Amino acid sequence: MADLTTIAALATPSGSSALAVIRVSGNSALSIAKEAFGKHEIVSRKAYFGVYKGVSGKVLDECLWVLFSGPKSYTGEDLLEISCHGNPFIVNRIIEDLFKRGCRPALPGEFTRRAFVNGKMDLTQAEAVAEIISASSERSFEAARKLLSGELGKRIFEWNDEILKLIAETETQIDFSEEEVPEIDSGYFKEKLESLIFKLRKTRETARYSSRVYEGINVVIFGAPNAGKSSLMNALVGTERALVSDEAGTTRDFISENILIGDNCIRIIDTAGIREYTESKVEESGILKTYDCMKRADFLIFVVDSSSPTPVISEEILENISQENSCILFNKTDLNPAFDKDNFLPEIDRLSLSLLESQASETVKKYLEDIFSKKNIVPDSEVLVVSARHAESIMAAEKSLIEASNLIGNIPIEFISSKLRSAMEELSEILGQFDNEKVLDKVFSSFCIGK
Ligand SMILES: Nc1nc2c(ncn2[C@@H]2O[C@H](COP(=O)(O)OP(=O)(O)OP(=O)(O)O)[C@@H](O)[C@H]2O)c(=O)[nH]1
Ligand SMILES: [Mg+2]
Repeated sequence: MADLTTIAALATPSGSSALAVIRVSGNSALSIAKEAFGKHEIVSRKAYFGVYKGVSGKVLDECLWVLFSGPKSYTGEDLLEISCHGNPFIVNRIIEDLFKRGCRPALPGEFTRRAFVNGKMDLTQAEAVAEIISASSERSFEAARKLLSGELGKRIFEWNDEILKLIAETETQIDFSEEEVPEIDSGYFKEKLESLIFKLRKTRETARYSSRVYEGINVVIFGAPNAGKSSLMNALVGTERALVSDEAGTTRDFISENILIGDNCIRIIDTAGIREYTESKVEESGILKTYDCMKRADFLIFVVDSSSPTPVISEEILENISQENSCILFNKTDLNPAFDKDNFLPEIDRLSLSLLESQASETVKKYLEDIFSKKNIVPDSEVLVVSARHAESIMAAEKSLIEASNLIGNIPIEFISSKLRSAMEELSEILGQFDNEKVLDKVFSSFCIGK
């Protein structure tokens, strides 16, 4: 059952700031606005300036406030937004006063959850609100904006519409006798299903980009000791983040830092240098960690000292690098070359430079920006990227459609409509068109309070 209690929370970060916004949503929002601001004729969506008086009659602050009457509000309920001075002491006094007036503290994401429950947005759009708030790059913001605009919802409605048409065709076979309705052409039916399955799969597969878009691309720097890995990390980050020295084996544990390259957030990881034999147990476990990082990388940069003898390429390196996910950075071109670069892993993309040059970091950033789009590490910004939750439901729908397709020719076509119905239900789950509190709790628990 819907919770009708009026909720209140600070919508802006806690701590001192010029202004803070407190939100109040629910049936009592209007009466609270009237009583606290002493205003009896309130026009919806109009900004008012006034003093907030507590239940005791004491002035708590001078505020700017707006009442959005439901259903034309973010939550679909009466929603009061109070902008007060951003002093935590003032904010707490107002919030305490709102509790005295019958409000309760809002749970994380509860304003958006109410918006969803009141039909203001589908579940994919509600999820996008959380992504918009946490977006750390142009790319993640764009992806979240696409979801917020309801693009996935639109796609699901179109798919369900196509499935519904197929169901209608199969059911005419049930409702009418053989003489009245011509038999469905099973070849045509199968073709329709295959094209639908293809569309679902194309959308579902974008989930593999989800963490790269929203959390950042994992770029792992690896190579032999002393090759210049930490020098590269520092150049990209723009500070002396990692210790650099001419002593081989300086970096013992991996270090990570987030940076922006073009529109993307990158999690750059510097690792312990790989060598075949070491006496040191600490260095050995550092190398094992390097291999572990390499396995989880979205992209690998193999730093090679071009002035030293050809580095050893271990089996683990060969297992992890590929044309699609790696590049070689031949470093120390200011020194004499010690081997023929052309014969060193010729199939892997490469660039040569000296990390001592002042332009080095810009050159590497530009190179990575180009190579990420060339190698599809992140998709084009036009592509709608779905989450793991969406992908799971799309996959279940695909499975039902494949089962339906496999049944064609084996049983009368009218018997496959239950599979088609399952596919529709699975797709509808993505939009939250079902009553499953557990899924909703999971989705909204990742929100901040006040949203
Ligand atoms: N001449 C020259 N020296 C460089 C260049 N890049 C890095 N170095 C030097 O190479 C040495 C090793 O650099 P690091 O960045 O610490 O190398 P690393 O790969 O992190 O080494 P480990 O952490 O020990 O595995 C340092 O003395 C750097 O100053 C370069 O382009 N040219
Ligand atoms: Mg290092």
